[in-house]
Amino acid sequence: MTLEKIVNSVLDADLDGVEGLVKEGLEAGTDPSVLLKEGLIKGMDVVGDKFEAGDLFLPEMLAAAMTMKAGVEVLKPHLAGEDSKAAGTAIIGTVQGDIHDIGKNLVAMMLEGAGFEVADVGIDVLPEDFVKAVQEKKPQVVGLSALLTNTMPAVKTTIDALKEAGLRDQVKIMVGGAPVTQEFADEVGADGYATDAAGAVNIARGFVQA
Ligand code: B12
Repeated sequence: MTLEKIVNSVLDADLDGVEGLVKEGLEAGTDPSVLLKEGLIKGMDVVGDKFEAGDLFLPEMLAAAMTMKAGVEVLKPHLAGEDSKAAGTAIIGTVQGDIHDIGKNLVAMMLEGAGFEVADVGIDVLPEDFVKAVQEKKPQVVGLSALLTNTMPAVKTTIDALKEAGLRDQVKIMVGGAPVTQEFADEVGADGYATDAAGAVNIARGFVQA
């Protein structure tokens, strides 16, 4: 079964094999979002669990991440929708201290696919750099990604910096990343939270329609 092979290719960091397997899945008519969720993302989840259990170490986690990225590249044209007229403008970045970018990149890609003009401000982004980006790009939507419990406070610091700069009312803020919850989103005063990239697109659409 291709899905299982994709999971294993991420686990084994089979950089050469993953592209062929994803292509195989597409050719067999498997939904690209299934290949993403039940193949690549599932593989990363297993990697995360093994890392937590001490069965796998940082270099392996990094190699698995590179493998996942290669797989996502193959899926990219198939995941992005055909909606081409600008739905709105969004900026997205991973907060200060955090370098995880796979999830953020997926959210950016899906937003683009849904017709948003997206400025990706990158990883380990200082609150003041989010402020600058909002001043320059004047987006309707700001997406903040945090993957570590100890970088979650930077989500709040970033929202506070936007408040201090007098920009908070001009943007809708959505937050996400594995440790982030709806409760946390409410606590820090975000306007929305989603568990995955498709959910992020739904929220962003809601923001610009409102
Ligand atoms: C790959 C990975 C890495 C790679 C990152 C490579 C890269 N370019 O991103 C590397 C090896 C560099 C890494 C480093 C570290 N990592 Co790491 N990593 C992971 C891992 C295995 C997968 C993350 C991932 O890409 N998932 C796949 C994507 C698709 O999912 P996602 O990121 O959750 O994104 C989805 C949603 O959350 C949501 N989303 C994401 N962002 C946003 C934003 C918005 C606005 C919205 C609406 C939605 C949204 O949509 C996305 C798409 O569906 C996770 C375990 C896991 N399963 O999460 C650990 C994990 C996050 N890492 C962990 C740790 C501890 C670290 C390190 C501290 C390890 C160390 N000792 O150095 C460092 C920290 C470095 C730093 N300062 O940031 C822990 C965090 C524990 C915690 N609770 O804080 C985890 C949970 C592993 C574990 N189980 O212990 N890591």
